[in-house]
Amino acid sequence: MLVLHHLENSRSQRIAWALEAIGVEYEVQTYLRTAEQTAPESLKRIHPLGHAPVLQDGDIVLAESGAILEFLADQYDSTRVLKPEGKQAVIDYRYWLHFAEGSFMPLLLMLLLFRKIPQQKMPFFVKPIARSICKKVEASFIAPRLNDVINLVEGHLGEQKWFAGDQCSAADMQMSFPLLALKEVMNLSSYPNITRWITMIRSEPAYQSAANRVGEFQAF
Ligand SMILES: N[C@@H](CCC(=O)N[C@@H](CS)C(=O)NCC(=O)O)C(=O)O
Repeated sequence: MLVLHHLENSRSQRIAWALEAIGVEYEVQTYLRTAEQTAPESLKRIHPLGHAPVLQDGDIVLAESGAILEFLADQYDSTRVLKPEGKQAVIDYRYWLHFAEGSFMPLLLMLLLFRKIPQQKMPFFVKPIARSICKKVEASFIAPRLNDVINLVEGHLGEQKWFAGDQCSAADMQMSFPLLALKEVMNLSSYPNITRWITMIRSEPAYQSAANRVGEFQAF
């Protein structure tokens, strides 16, 4: 049976959504985050990087959510709910599958880290300096790039209902994590297309089954 190694409140929620959508049986091994919000060492026994998600299929052990989604699409998706059909839809599917981790998540992680740094323990006289440097990095480097990313996504979802093709696909599953994480750190009321899409994915039956089984993303 397929085993999903799931770290609480993490990207592995995407994989649970995909597994529910294709309707295969799977087992969930849940790992709790440490006090520092990292994955526990025990996840390194499954994959050397110790990151989630990891999918185990017999002796195949696969990390990277995009690679796992493609594996499921190739090997288990007999009714083709993960990968759309049609030339443009497949181009979009690949693009957003890579975009989520390649262009979106690094900026979001940087934003979270640079907001966290000034909250760390440090001598009181260092704190204002740390705060000022972090604000400068956020304003000059992270925010303009993140705005470009958000505007690109908003524009795309203004032109089409789903990320790739005319129905929900693995591209939506992959994009769900950065967009749900973004919603936790930013007011999205001026992005009606992203807001509509978030409401739409939350009403997907497979999304809801996955949320019931492994939980939904919440801010740290
Ligand atoms: N690009 C990888 C990222 C994997 C990743 O960083 N996962 C996070 C959970 S969302 C993790 O395991 N973090 C724990 C840690 O860094 O200790 C993917 O898409 O699967």
